[in-house]
Amino acid sequence: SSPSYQLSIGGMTCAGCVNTVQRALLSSEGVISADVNFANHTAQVVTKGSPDALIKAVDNSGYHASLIH
Ligand code: 9UX
Repeated sequence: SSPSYQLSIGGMTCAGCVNTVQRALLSSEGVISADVNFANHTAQVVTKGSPDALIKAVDNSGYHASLIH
């Protein structure tokens, strides 16, 4: 199976932002699944691509991501 990464997501000010962040992650190269949690300000992402690509995709959509582990 592909590796899973947990991201901290900054800038989600209402629950609708979850959809925007999820679309950004799913559009990133190699992403298989993306679950975004508004309450925890996190995302769990399974991808064949690099975690750096995930961070760039989120940042380019107007939010801020950092890798937790
Ligand atoms: Mo809520 Mo997020 O109105 O882009 S959807 S702040």
